Formats: sequence, structure tokens, C-alpha cells
Amino acid sequence: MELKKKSLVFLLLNVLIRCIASQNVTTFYWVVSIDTSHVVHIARWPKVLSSFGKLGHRSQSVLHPSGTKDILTVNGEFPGPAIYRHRGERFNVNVRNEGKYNVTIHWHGVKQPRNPWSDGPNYVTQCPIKPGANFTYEIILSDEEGTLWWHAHSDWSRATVHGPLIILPEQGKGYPFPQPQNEVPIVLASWFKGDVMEIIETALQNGGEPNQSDAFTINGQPGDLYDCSTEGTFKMMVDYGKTYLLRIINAIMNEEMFFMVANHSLTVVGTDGAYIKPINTSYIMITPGQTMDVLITADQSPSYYYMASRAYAVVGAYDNTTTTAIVQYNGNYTPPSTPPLPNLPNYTDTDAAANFTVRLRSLANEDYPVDVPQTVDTHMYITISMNTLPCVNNSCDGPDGSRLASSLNNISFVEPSIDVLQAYYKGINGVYDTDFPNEPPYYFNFTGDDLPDTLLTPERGTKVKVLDYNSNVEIVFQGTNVMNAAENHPMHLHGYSFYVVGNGTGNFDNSTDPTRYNLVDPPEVNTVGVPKNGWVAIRFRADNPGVWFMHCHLERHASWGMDTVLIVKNGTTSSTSMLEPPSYLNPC
Ligand SMILES: *[C@@H]1O[C@H](CO)[C@@H](O)[C@H](O)[C@H]1NC(C)=O
Ligand SMILES: *[C@@H]1O[C@H](CO)[C@@H](O)[C@H](O)[C@H]1NC(C)=O
Ligand SMILES: *[C@@H]1O[C@H](CO)[C@@H](O)[C@H](O)[C@H]1NC(C)=O
Ligand SMILES: *[C@@H]1O[C@H](CO)[C@@H](O)[C@H](O)[C@H]1NC(C)=O
Ligand SMILES: *[C@@H]1O[C@H](CO)[C@@H](O)[C@H](O)[C@H]1NC(C)=O
Ligand SMILES: *[C@@H]1O[C@H](CO)[C@@H](O)[C@H](O)[C@H]1NC(C)=O
Ligand SMILES: *[C@@H]1O[C@H](CO)[C@@H](O)[C@H](O)[C@H]1NC(C)=O
Ligand SMILES: *[C@@H]1O[C@H](CO)[C@@H](O)[C@H](O)[C@H]1NC(C)=O
Ligand SMILES: *[C@@H]1O[C@H](CO)[C@@H](O)[C@H](O)[C@H]1NC(C)=O
Ligand SMILES: *[C@@H]1O[C@H](CO)[C@@H](O)[C@H](O)[C@H]1NC(C)=O
Ligand SMILES: *[C@@H]1O[C@H](CO)[C@@H](O)[C@H](O)[C@H]1NC(C)=O
Ligand SMILES: *[C@H]1O[C@@H](CO)[C@H](O)[C@@H](O)[C@@H]1NC(C)=O
Ligand SMILES: [Cu+2]
Repeated sequence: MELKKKSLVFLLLNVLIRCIASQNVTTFYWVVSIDTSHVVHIARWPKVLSSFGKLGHRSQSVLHPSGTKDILTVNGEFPGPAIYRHRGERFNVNVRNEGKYNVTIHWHGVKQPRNPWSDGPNYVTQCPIKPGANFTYEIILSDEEGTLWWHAHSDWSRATVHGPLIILPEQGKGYPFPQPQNEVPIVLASWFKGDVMEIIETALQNGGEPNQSDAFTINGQPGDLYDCSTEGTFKMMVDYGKTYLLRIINAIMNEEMFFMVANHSLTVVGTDGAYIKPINTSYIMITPGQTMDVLITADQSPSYYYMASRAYAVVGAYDNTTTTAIVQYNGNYTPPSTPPLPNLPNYTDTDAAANFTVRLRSLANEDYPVDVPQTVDTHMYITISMNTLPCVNNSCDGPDGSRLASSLNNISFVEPSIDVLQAYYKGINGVYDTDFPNEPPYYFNFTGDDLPDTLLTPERGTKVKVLDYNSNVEIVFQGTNVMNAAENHPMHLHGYSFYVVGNGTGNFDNSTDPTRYNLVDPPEVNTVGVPKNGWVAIRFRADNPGVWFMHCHLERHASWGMDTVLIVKNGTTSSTSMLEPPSYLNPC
């Protein structure tokens, strides 16, 4: 019965997709290129979305007087162009690479039903677009609604190659909250004085930590708290008494962030392209890869107020600077000499991070239903660790001359030289192994202090997990304190969103913890912060056949191997199988 209903839905969806495909599909033409002697740019987002019918983007750039360098951009913009679409639409983006590095683009949070070909991660679903080449991504939206984003998924180029992907309700439909006066994307990003590609290359060569960023930015600008950067600070104009929708995207490379607006409270209404039960809060904690839709009412005395963001980070060195923008009321008043700054939680305040995160619940009403798997076919228990690999003559820059690494279930992912998708589709042997383990190779007190050195060294390999079509999958991610390096890891899954059904501190207990799961209205997300020395349990139905990357969204961890791939097999019919590849694929 259940199965029958499901395949009917699939059939309908399939017809719908074909039907949409036969109409004209908008294609955006993008050029990835090096912007020389750049600049921190200011992007002015569309001021008023007069109706839902308005698509595309408008933005202007003005040069900033300080700090010029070369950066990789899309169409010369940083952050990159914002795409506005309606729920369920389909569009194409032709990306031509005029830069000097290989590049790919990922549509973060878009499920791409049956279409891994356009998902983007380098050597997982495609070989890169080489300089001079191009690729047309076919983006298929389904039930995503709210804020998502797009970013490069090759090396560290996503530092500057990223932008908003905003999915409005269907034509003629509204939000599940009063229509805001205006909507403003707030893109948080990292700014490195050095060349990001050189930074990660050097770090991987020498085995040590990559350089930290030198600033964070809001919509391309670091803000007033950095030297000589006042000129371009992003300003959001508001009218007293009106409510605004902030579409916040954490595009930062290596830090989770607290975000606040001075003297104003926030109401979080959505995350990762799905609505939630509204949360009133003074601050949010947002990890790289996550997005949050936040309402703010201009209900304070007309003036200037800072919005500000800084790291939530608990280990090692991190960028401890604070980025700001200004909420500025329209009207006649004397501007303050300095706007009030919000009192952000301390960098290491794990309680503050957890207190916010555990409040997330799906909206889960008649109009926005959830479909949480109540039973499980495949259980996976995955440990997340920082590690080291031995280095010849102990000559590397990691601890005791070792090379830094990281792993999932003690497997440190190795990027293949032919993409996994192509190898799977064409049956090319020797590119990957299908033995990614369902549980850690050994059990110990994962969150214990001073764990033995014998736990330091992971196995290296390109190991994937193969899942049956339509199976219900539960993954429990277990944070570990190997190397005394426990921290919050934002785990991201491509091709799906998933329900976060449980969370806790310490070691997951498979007899008692599942009894406390929320199977009624858990949040539906594509990225979840696995708490420091804690765990989260996620569930999803494997109903999207394809090859899907799963990884930590802290960029240095992903570079060190905190990644794996889920292959979801075809169903029994062509409409439950992967789509055919596009006519042109970039060669390896
Ligand atoms: C598709 O585009 C072509 C050329 O721009 C136009 O002639 C045609 O009418 C369009 N078809 C539809 C269904 O919009
Ligand atoms: C993309 O590359 C092909 C050759 O591979 C070329 O024929 C085509 O004109 C290019 N398209 C764009 C938009 O650059
Ligand atoms: C990384 O930081 C070191 C020390 O500050 C500096 O010497 C080096 O040039 C930086 N590397 C890059 C690629 O910016
Ligand atoms: C902002 O809040 C602080 C205390 O939280 C208060 O001292 C200050 O007067 C407020 N500023 C304005 C402009 O309302
Ligand atoms: C930020 O980090 C630097 C070292 O990188 C340190 O000197 C400084 O005291 C730190 N500032 C704060 C506010 O923690
Ligand atoms: C944040 O840390 C500082 C210095 O460690 C401390 O003085 C302050 O009380 C802390 N604030 C909060 C809210 O815990
Ligand atoms: C977190 O929540 C607990 C319980 O509600 C509260 O006692 C604590 O003060 C909160 N901590 C922070 C940093 O908000
Ligand atoms: C996290 O766990 C707490 C305690 O069981 C629960 O109340 C909360 O709903 C959970 N939240 C998430 C997002 O998992
Ligand atoms: C694991 O280690 C933590 C930290 O030392 C400790 O609090 C906890 O009791 C240990 N758990 C077990 C089961 O030994
Ligand atoms: C719980 O985990 C243990 C390993 O610690 C395993 O042997 C057992 O099968 C698991 N039980 C369930 C119900 O998954
Ligand atoms: C760019 O991609 C091609 C094709 O996979 C590969 O052969 C080449 O080594 C890559 N170049 C760099 C610098 O990674
Ligand atoms: C789905 O699976 C892949 C990988 O095994 C095959 O290459 C495809 O041919 C198959 N698609 C269909 C429609 O069966
Ligand atoms: Cu991580």
C-alpha cells in the first residue's frame, strides 16, 4: 500500500518533470574568472521584491578603497549572483571557466531528484570544468522552499565563488508567516589576505594547519571593526514598525558562527529550505552549510544598530574577529556616533550553541507536512575524528612531525581521479570500494579525555556505502575526542534533506537514546552540527537514486578526509532510476 502510493507520487513527479522540461527552461550564463586587483565589493541586493513574479538578480558593485587582491568570482561579483526561483521550478546554469583553476559548482540543499549529474562535487559526481571549458548544470527544484545557496565544490574556491539561491513559494502562494516588507540576503563569508588555493595547497603539502582567514564578511564587506573598512559596510535600510526577512547563509570556510542584531530580537522561521516552528531568540548559531530565514521587526527607536557575527569555536586556532553590518532606520534623527554592538555569546560557549540548536522543530502542519521514517532498514553509526598520518622522518607540520588528517568511521576519504558517478554508471572498476563500514572498527569511550595514540591513524581509501532504493536509513553521527580535538562538525548530505530525530552529549546509547527520539516534528535539514563530544541521529528515506557526497562542511576537515559517498541504487522502474547523463560531460 505504502509502496504503491509512493510510486504513484514518483510517476506524477516524473510526468511533471518531463512536462516542465518540454517548455523553455531559463538558462543563466555564468563566467568564473579572476577578478584582478580586487577589492572587497559591496553588493546591493534587490531592495523591494514587489511581487513573487520577479526573478533573476540585480546587484551593483562599488570598489572599496582598501585591500585589493585577485579573487575568483562568478560574473565579477562577490558574493556571487543571487538566483530567485519559485518552488518546484527547473533552470539551467551554463558555467564557463575563464579562471586558472579547475572548478565545479554545487547547488547546496537542492535534492536534484534522480539527477546527480548536476550536483557538482569534484571527482564525486563530475570531473572538473577545466580552464577554458564549460558545463551546463540542470537544476531541478522539488519541495525545497526558503533559502539555499550555491558554491564551488573544488579545492577551496568556494571561499569567493558562492551566492544565494532563494526559493520563493509557488506562484500565487505566500509564506506561512505574514508577508515581510522586504527580504535581505545576509551572506557570511571568510576573507583571506593570501591566495586561498595556495593556502590549502601549502597546508596539504606540509601536513599542517592551513592559514586562518583574516576577516569575516557580511555581503562582501568586513564592516567597521576592521582597519580601514568603514567605507563599504553593508547597510540594511528599514522603516520603523515594519518586519523584514533576513535570509542568512553561512558560506564561511572553517568557523561556525553566532549572529545577532543589537537591541532587536530575532524570529527564526526556516532553515535549509524548510519551514520550522518559529523560534524567538536574541542570537542564532549557524554552521557553514546552513541557512536560516529570520524575521526582524524594526521596533526600536530610529537609529543605527549593528548586526554582528563571530565564531563559535572550541579548539585550536580560529579567526576570532567580528564582522558587522548596519541596520539603519529611515527618517530624520541624529545618527549615533557609534551604533550599539550586540553582546554576542563567547567564542567557546557550547551551552549557548546547544541551547539554540535543540529548539529547532519542523513546522509540520497540514500545509507543510513531514514524512519521518518511523522504522529503519539500514542503521549506520559513524564516528567523526581528527587524526594524524605518519610522515617520512616526522618532517611534516602536524603534531610530532605528523600529517593532519580526519576521518569517518576511521576511513580518511581519498579523492579518486575519475568521478565516482561516472565509474558507477559505466561500471568502471578500481575507482572506489563499496565497503564503507556501518559502524566504527573499534568501540572505546569516544568522548573520553586523553585517548590513546593507537587511535590516531586512520585507514585511507575511497569507500562508499551502497543503499537500497526506498530503504529507510538512520545514521547516528558520533563526535569523538581523538587528539583532544573534539568540536562541533557540520555534517552535510547531498541529494537529500534529512530529519534530525535525536541528539545528546557523550556516547550514543543504542538501547536508551532511541526511546527519546522526536519522530513527530524533527527539523528537516541538509546540514547538522554534531555537537562537541556528542551525537545526533538522522533519518531519511533513500528515494533519490544517485551518487551523493556526505561530508563535514568545515573546509579543512573535508580536505583532510572527513567525507564519504552514499550510492543509492535505482528502483525497479525507469521513473525510479537515475536520469540519463547530459549530452556533454567534462572529461577527466
Ligand atoms: C520557447 O522559446 C522560443 C524562442 O525564444 C519561442 O519561440 C517559443 O515560443 C518558446 N516556447 C514556449 C513554450 O515558451
Ligand atoms: C561550451 O563548450 C563547447 C565546446 O565544448 C562550445 O561549443 C560552446 O560554445 C561552449 N559554450 C559556452 C556558453 O561557452
Ligand atoms: C600563511 O601565513 C604565513 C604566516 O603568517 C605567511 O607567511 C604565508 O605567506 C601565508 N600563506 C599564504 C598563502 O597566504
Ligand atoms: C540598546 O540596548 C542597550 C542595552 O541592552 C541599551 O543600553 C541601549 O540604550 C539600547 N540602545 C538603543 C538605541 O535603544
Ligand atoms: C584573537 O587571536 C589572537 C591570536 O590569533 C590573539 O592574540 C587575540 O588575543 C585574540 N583575541 C580575542 C578577543 O580572543
Ligand atoms: C566571556 O568570557 C569573558 C572572558 O573569558 C568573561 O569575562 C565573560 O564573563 C564571558 N561572558 C559570558 C556571557 O559568559
Ligand atoms: C542554556 O539553557 C540552560 C537551561 O535552560 C540555562 O540554564 C543556561 O543559562 C543557558 N545557557 C546559555 C549560555 O544560554
Ligand atoms: C535534541 O534533544 C533534546 C533532548 O532530548 C530534544 O528536546 C530536542 O528536541 C532535540 N533537538 C533536535 C534538533 O534534535
Ligand atoms: C568517557 O569519558 C568522559 C570524559 O572523561 C567521562 O566523563 C565519561 O564518564 C566516560 N564514559 C564512560 C562510559 O566511561
Ligand atoms: C548496539 O550496539 C552494539 C555495539 O555496541 C551492538 O552489538 C548491538 O547490536 C547494537 N544494538 C542495536 C539494537 O542496534
Ligand atoms: C584539472 O582537472 C583535470 C581533469 O580531471 C586534471 O587532469 C588536472 O590534474 C586538474 N588540475 C589541477 C591543477 O588539479
Ligand atoms: C541505474 O543504475 C545505473 C548504475 O548501475 C545504471 O548505469 C543505469 O543504467 C540504471 N538506470 C536504469 C534506468 O536502469
Ligand atoms: Cu568537521
